[in-house]
Amino acid sequence: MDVGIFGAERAGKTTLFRVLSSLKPERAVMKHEVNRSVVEIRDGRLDRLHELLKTRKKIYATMNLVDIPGFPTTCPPKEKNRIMQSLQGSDALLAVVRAFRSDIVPWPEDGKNPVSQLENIRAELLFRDLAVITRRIERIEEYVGKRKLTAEEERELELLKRIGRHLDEEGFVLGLGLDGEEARTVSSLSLLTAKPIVVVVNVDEDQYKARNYDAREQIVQICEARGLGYAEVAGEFEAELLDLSEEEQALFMEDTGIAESCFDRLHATLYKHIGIITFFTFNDEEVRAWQIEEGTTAKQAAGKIHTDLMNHFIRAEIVSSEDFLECGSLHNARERGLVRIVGKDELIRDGDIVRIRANA
Ligand SMILES: Nc1nc2c(ncn2[C@@H]2O[C@H](COP(=O)(O)OP(=O)(O)O)[C@@H](O)[C@H]2O)c(=O)[nH]1
Ligand SMILES: [Mg+2]
Repeated sequence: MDVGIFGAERAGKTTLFRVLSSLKPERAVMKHEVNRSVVEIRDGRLDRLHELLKTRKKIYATMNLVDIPGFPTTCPPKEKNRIMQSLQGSDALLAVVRAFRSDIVPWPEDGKNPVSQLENIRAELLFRDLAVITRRIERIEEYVGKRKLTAEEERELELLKRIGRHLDEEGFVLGLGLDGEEARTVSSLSLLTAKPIVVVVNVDEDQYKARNYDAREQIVQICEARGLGYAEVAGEFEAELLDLSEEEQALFMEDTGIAESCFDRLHATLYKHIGIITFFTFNDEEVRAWQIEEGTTAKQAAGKIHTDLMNHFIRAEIVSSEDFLECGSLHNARERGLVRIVGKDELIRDGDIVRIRANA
């Protein structure tokens, strides 16, 4: 899963990147360039499975994080384009908004409060997608009058115009509910508003403890109305925790009332917002977590593991990790009738342990 972090300058994007990647302050990150890292998604269920099965390897699912620099309003369009391009491969975006107060860190020049920052972010995304759509429409329309458009081009043109009108009315492409074929037609354009977006409000320790900041209600409301995910993090505070031992971290977190680390909270929000669930596999060698979309069938899940398993799929054995952990072994789970033998169309549920039988 590829996740892009963006937002205004000094909103705390790189701080969040650091926290999510567990990078200690001494690890240099680039302030004005794109930062990338591969992050393991910790999962308590996988840990417990590993303790039980004692395989040599334990493989978490991963997230590829991209942190882009913010740009001032004076940023030349070409440079802005270059920076924004790093977001194109993302499956989802984290839009960072600053709420934390500080006498030292200047506010983003274009937004002194979270609401105006969020509005700027929205405008930025809409503007960029509209530019992409307009360019593509112009390219196709260049043919008009020179030759007859193919049926495919006609369809694409009509779709592009529909998307353009929607963006004009400040609608995100995600809200258009494009069908599979339409989505494929425009997938090469990598429209940013077609991606799931989670707004991450960066708060200070006091705001975190108070569970409040100026304009919180409004931000939550905007997110709900516009189909954006919502999360709060205490970026700087959690970045400082990285320097402490685990016991000290636990103490500090208890004091602030942060029950879960920023990472665990954000990844749960992200999964829920994008519609991603986890299934597990194991063999003698390893236990492993996999990310799939909700609504994935047993056969598609097999394809995630290996195309051969999908092509020669016979059936799957499924047991929930909860049942499995309680029974302590596959044998016991079978005895108690908790292992289901299913065909290719069975839907995988979050937390399922899946064993594929294929005609090798
Ligand atoms: N006081 C305070 N400072 C913060 C917080 N989060 C980030 N900062 C500081 O704000 C500055 C900008 O943060 P950075 O993550 O580089 O922002 P970016 O430009 O969005 O990547 C840095 O000096 C951070 O240490 C916070 O929650 N509280
Ligand atoms: Mg930065």
